[in-house]
Amino acid sequence: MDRSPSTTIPLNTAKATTPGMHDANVPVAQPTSLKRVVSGAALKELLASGTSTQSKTPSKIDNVFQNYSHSEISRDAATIKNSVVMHLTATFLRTPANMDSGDAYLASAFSVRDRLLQRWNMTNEYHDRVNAKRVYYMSLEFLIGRTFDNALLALELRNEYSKVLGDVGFCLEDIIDEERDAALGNGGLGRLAACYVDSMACSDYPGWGYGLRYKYGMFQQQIINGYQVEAPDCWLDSPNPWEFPRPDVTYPVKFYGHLVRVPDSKHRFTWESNVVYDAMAFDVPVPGYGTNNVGNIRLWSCKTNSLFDLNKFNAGDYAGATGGQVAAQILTDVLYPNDNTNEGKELRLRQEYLFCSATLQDIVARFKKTGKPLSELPDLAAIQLNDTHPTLGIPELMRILLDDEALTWDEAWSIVTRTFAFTNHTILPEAMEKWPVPMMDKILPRHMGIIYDINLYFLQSVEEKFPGDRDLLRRISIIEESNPQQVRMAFLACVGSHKVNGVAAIHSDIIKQSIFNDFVTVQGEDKFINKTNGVSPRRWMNGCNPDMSALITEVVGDRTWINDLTKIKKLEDHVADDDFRTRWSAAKQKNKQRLADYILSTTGIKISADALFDVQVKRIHEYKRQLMNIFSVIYRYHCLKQMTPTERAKEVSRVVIFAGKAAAGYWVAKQVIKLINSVAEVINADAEIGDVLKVVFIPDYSVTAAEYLIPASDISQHISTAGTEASGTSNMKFVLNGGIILGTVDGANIEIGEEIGEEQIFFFGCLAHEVGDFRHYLRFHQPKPDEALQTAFDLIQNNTFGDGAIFQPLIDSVLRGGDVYLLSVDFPSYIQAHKAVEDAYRNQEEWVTKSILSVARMAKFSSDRSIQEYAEEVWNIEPVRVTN
Ligand code: NBG
Repeated sequence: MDRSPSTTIPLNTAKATTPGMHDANVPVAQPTSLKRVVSGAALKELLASGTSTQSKTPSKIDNVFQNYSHSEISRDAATIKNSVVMHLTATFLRTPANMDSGDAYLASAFSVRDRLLQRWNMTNEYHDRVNAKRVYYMSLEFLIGRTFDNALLALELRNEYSKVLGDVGFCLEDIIDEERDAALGNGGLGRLAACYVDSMACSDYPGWGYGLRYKYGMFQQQIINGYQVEAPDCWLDSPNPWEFPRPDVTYPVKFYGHLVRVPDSKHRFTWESNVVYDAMAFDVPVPGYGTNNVGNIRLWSCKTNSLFDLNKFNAGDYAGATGGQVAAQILTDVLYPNDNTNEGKELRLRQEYLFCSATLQDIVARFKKTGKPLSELPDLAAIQLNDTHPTLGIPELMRILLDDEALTWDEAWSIVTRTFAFTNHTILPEAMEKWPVPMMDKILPRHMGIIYDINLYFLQSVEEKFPGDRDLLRRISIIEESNPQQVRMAFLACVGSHKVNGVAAIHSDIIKQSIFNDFVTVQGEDKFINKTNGVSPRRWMNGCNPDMSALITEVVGDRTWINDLTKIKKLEDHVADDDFRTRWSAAKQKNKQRLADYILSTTGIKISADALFDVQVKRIHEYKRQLMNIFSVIYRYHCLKQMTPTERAKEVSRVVIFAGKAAAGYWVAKQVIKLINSVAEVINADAEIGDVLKVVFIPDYSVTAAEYLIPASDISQHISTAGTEASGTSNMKFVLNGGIILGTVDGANIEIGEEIGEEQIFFFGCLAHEVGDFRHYLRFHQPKPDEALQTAFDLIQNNTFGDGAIFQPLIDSVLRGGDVYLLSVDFPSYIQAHKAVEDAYRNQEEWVTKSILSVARMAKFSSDRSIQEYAEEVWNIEPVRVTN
């Protein structure tokens, strides 16, 4: 595919005002010991004392500096080759005789990042100069995946690097494969955050992500004897070209201690503690496609050097000497591997606070550089809370404004509520974050006090509107009156935000009727809105599906569709064009072959690319019902075994592909993985079945694996019990890549169906409003599996797939556990839907039509659309074209 640049993006030629990596922040002096308190006042003193590295700004900036900063590095092959060789030799100490593809990757990545850096500096400098309002997307997860290829595509330099690397004997694809995924997230929530910062960059919004730099990302999943085994993801073992350590951007974060009221003040306290950790920034560039705008994800890491206790070391207490370092480092060591569950661990609370405190200090510091009064903070900053994990940002901003800045409660609260907005991503009760009051009081005494006050004033306002409704007060209180009392983080987020949104239409309706029902009554309906999720067309089409992208570019006439997905509508004009259809199918077929090769290399299983590829890849969770899928595979196997060879030969060959991780402590989900692998082993070894049915579990699902899987599916399954999947985003990616959905009437499946037309999607199962009644019935009545489901149970219990006893708990979750996720209810219609899929697939002509029409109608699901809606309705920010 031709990826030569269609346009060259001119860089500006204006004078630089600040040299080097530009950042708008006021840096903080480095700590000298753990035992110290840095109050807001002390901080101010430190700043005033001129410890800032920016105070070393040279008085003269010569031409070389200006030229380097403001004219784009030449794109010709010789310059690229020079810079790669320079990094190979000077940055990595390699010679041509002493290098491998890993070195070639690092050198190429550093050479690409040099270019990115120019734009990045320019972006930050420009945004500061024009006092642009910025949006800050606070998320404890960013599931970024790889950056190198994405950066090459954004800079439109893929062909150039491919050629230069080819000249020195490397293949770009192999080099791309050397990069490790940045897996700082569990699943959809973290990937959404990554798509959103990408969209902000591409749509010229001044947007930053804020998160944590986990030393160990999402665990690596190995499959041993069919079971999931977790291994640490040491993704930072080799140099990471995509992060910039910023030791000059470091903030102290306090824990524990006690409070002293400032004399004569009602709401102002001094928080005294000698447990203070330092959060240091690492910046990750987010290149925008087709623009100079480069976004930033600022990730915090706990700094430990200063916590080394030399006195203890000298006294021979080596463990004691490093004890402080260990305690600090652990805060940013690991990503909690939860997905739609709440861990409720003390370490997690401290992790959340470290994140929120560093982020809010940073945002306030940046704002204060403008010299404007803090009452104007909401005019220059919008903060989005990605689920409840960053909710402590609300009391933290209150603390800064009350204690450090001496604002009154009303002034501070007005600023907070105009700045924050909150996105809810789930209604699963087990995922609702709550923190025991005693724990919060011990670790964050100041914040507990602030939360009590927020709650008091809020409940007073409720009482005023609905006098005497004690039950309402009990229901709506931020503090749950349980034993011990709990802080309900979703309620705190809601009270402190001016807008609350769900992530798909059905989900936004459900939250208004359930968890925020009382808030709608008290605070009015306008506060509660919907923002349907979206996905980045850069990564989820242009990056992962080059052949289909080339076809789209041809139809649209240029590449503008990459930043304006409404243009893919034009595909509809070609749905009857034979030549186009043939090339469309060929693109899909090539993607299927690529996946078949990937599966062979990762699992050793050989599959035919001519079979129907039926894919379910996502976190393993009971509500997502991988169990129902594998039960249906067992039933299919049974049916095939009953057939004569001639009958079997007439069946549609199918490869059923699973991938996904189960939370380490989620036993049932892990048993589901074991069942899938046990079934796969038996079926794949059955010579009688051959290619008619194959089952594959791809280990260690990741963003990169998804980039192989998604373009290759014929059918993908999104089969959550209605009302449980808030949105889903992989459903959007699959359809955008020409796959068809087999799904329930849930989450974004519904809106996808509305956009592409119901003929293009296979729906089945009960509806969200019926679920309550079914669950109620099943609490008191034994579920009645239909014949098909019963057959699957029988086969398992007859030890067809190894010792059936180990899977009995899974069967019992349906038969004896109240069948919470309604497998027995939906199974008959699920099997019927599978039949319908097969019939449709036999008619390849119609199938291709469905595929083309679906893609053509997917514009709504670009994350650019979501971000534009947030910008207009929630953040009140404008695009800023970075020019000079
Ligand atoms: C997940 C939902 C998905 C949704 C993503 C992104 C959490 C808590 N929620 O349905 O389960 O697509 O968020 O919004 O991870």
